[in-house]
Amino acid sequence: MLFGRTQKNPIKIADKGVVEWKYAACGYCSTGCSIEVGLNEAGKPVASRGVADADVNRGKLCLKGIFEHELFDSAGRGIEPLIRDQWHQPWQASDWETTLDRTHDEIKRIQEKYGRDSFAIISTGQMLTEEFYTLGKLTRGLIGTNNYDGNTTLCMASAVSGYKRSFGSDGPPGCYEDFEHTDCLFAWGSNLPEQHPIIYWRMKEAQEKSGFPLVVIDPRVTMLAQNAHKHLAITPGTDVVLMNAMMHVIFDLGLEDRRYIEANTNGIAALEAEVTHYNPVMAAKITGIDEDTIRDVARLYATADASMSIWTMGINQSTHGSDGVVGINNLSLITGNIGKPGGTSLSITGQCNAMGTREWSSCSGLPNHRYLENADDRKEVAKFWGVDEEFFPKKRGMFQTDIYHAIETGEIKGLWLIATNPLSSLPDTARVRKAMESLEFCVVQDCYEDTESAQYANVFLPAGTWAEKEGVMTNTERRVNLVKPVSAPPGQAKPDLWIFNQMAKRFNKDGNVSFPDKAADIFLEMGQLSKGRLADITGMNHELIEKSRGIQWPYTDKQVKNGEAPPSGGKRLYTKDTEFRYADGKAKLIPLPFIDNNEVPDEKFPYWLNTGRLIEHWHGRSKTGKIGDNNKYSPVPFIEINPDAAIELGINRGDYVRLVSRRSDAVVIAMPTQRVSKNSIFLPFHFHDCANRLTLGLLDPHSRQPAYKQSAVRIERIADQQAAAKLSMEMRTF
Ligand SMILES: Nc1nc2c(c(=O)[nH]1)N[C@H]1C(S)=C(S)[C@@H](COP(=O)(O)OP(=O)(O)OC[C@H]3O[C@@H](n4cnc5c(=O)[nH]c(N)nc54)[C@H](O)[C@@H]3O)O[C@H]1N2
Ligand SMILES: Nc1nc2c(c(=O)[nH]1)N[C@H]1C(S)=C(S)[C@@H](COP(=O)(O)OP(=O)(O)OC[C@H]3O[C@@H](n4cnc5c(=O)[nH]c(N)nc54)[C@H](O)[C@@H]3O)O[C@H]1N2
Ligand code: SF4
Ligand SMILES: [Mo]
Repeated sequence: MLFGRTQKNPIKIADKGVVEWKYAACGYCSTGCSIEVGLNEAGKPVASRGVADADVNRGKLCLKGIFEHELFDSAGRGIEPLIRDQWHQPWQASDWETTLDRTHDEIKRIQEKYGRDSFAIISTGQMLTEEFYTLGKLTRGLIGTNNYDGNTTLCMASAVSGYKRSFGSDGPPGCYEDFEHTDCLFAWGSNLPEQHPIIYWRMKEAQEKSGFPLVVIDPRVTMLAQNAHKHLAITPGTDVVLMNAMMHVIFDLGLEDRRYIEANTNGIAALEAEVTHYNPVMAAKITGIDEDTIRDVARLYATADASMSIWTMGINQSTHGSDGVVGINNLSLITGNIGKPGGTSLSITGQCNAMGTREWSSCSGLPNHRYLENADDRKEVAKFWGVDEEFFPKKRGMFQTDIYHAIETGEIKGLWLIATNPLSSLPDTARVRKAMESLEFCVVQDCYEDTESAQYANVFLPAGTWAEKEGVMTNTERRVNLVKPVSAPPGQAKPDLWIFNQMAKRFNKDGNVSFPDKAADIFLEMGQLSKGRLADITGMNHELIEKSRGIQWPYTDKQVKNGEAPPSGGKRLYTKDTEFRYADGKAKLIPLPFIDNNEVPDEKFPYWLNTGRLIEHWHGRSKTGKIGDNNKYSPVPFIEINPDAAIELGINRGDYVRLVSRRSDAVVIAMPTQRVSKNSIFLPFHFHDCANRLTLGLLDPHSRQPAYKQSAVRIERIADQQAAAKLSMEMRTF
């Protein structure tokens, strides 16, 4: 194919020899793009392209999706089960029977010796929903530990907790189409162009048509902030104060929607009383945003016909994470901006299937937003699965972050890690390392065998990933989409579903509980459990989902009978026809007193350390670190540092510097840029043994999510640059 200059040096697009395209939903972020993977004549995946008639991405893909087919034969994949007695011994190649038996026997041994809850299971937001559901059934119904959680505690826990507190249930009420109807958009701590590039593109297309104002609240000049009408470079960790001050102004000017408040909410008096303490003058001192700007944005938000808020980790990863979400919901509720086109409070999710785990994994309770605390829920699920209802605990167990603290104190002795890598992703690596060393038994189930956490395992179970498996995932806007197998897992690696089913056989000796093999059948079983619930999926099946390129829940069998086509699946929650999920159908307005409990810069550690992401990389780079086209953009750890700060410290562009926090240190390259203020630095957390050596990660009291974005560090110039380069190279395993 020829483009542009046909006469001279024409640009040629290499013909990859694709003979067949296979359908999948992208396995990286929660945007939920539909992808087709191209196979050549030998059946090898050689290309990826966006699906044109998929409503989410309309033919587009970002930098990660476009190279996703390169995952299948990337370096470091686990290809055989591995075993060893002690974590510090060399691995021995093994087989599935031996490793699964050993895992079963160790779980039993530890539970018999120390109690059922002394063995913990930590899962992820990156498997398929049928896998989550099966793991939940195995854990809650057969293994019976209550210390079962997911890495979503590091990610979406504050959003979940905030939605539950405000609306009585988890479940984001909005959708991407809301960008097309909104008259005003607030983005709180969300860097959409890099972390959700295709949602950004949808937002931008809508904005170019209607011209709605965009307000970005972020301490850093992100790519999204560059595009904003107003950028509020807030003092880290103080968003709740800004929210309270905005409500103060709204009530002061009488801009609230009294009719909506009376009809749909409880708690207005206490909220009004609390926000009287947050006038814009005092809020300006705490947030660093001047009082007139606070008044302006409050008026802008409250007077627009439809106002929308989105947020991501700048809000969730804070000691006020859950309160920040409730604050955003409060703003929506007092102005009647919920459940209407363009008026919503939409949490932008993180991992590809963080929503699926929230709905179906039973991590924090039982399937489809059921609670262990609720006797009817326990009874219903026990009967459906064929297990004794008394086997279920009566309240939820520990969150992931608390599980690690319980490993430190010796309360937890064994651990099964599934598709998560805490040694790279939990705060304060030195503490995590010590905890991992103290375990009596650890099993790691991952598609890569070279992860940091696998160093501490006694058993390694090699898993398939993404389109080596079949099943569904739910995206940010509650859209359930299908992944179909494009390639087989490498070597002896197996889909996670197969691994759970094999493990279930070992715990399910009398065969009382059924564990179907096929994802499509499991999906139908889940459908039965969803009937009449908020996340009702009774109208869906795998075939229809693929045909529709994803369907938003709820989509019920009643809608199918009425002849409503899938796009009429649940665009929005809490519309005029649906009530909030508290018993009286009303939402709660909750006062949010602010207590400043962060680690803040001081004389010894004078810089804010802000950690986050880059477009080309995914978390600990177990995937993108191996894909040359992604890795080449940023192969080494670096910080963004303000040029004035660099001059004061005698640091040049490209110099190695040493960052020191109260926990530990890390060596990185300095990249001066005006994106960050003079007293703060930004450090992407993708690199091996780096950002989380430094972070403190204080926990939110409601969600137990760590404050990854607020720690204090000092920056040291390194005299011997060659030695620093060598050290930095040595610290890079890949
Ligand atoms: N390329 C890529 N995309 C991803 C991921 C990835 O690893 N790589 N991961 C996915 C996952 S799991 C997640 S959770 C999302 C995360 O998506 P985002 O949350 O958008 O990404 P982050 O870079 O973690 O943080 C967002 C912003 O929060 C800001 N921030 C820091 N402190 C504060 C504060 O106190 N207040 C406010 N208002 N803002 C603050 C930071 O400056 C940063 O710009 O991305 C998803 N998409
Ligand atoms: N400093 C700092 N730390 C952070 C954050 C931050 O902003 N700053 N963000 C936090 C957030 S939001 C998140 S979500 C976490 C992410 O933290 P982690 O969950 O630890 O991150 P990943 O590197 O994505 O780990 C996923 C693991 O699962 C494996 N995997 C992928 N697909 C599959 C599969 O299908 N099956 C199996 N069995 N394995 C698979 C991958 O190889 C990888 O090892 O990090 C958190 N940590
Ligand atoms: S925006 Fe997210 S879902 Fe879409 S291609 Fe990129 S990583 Fe995949
Ligand atoms: Mo996340």
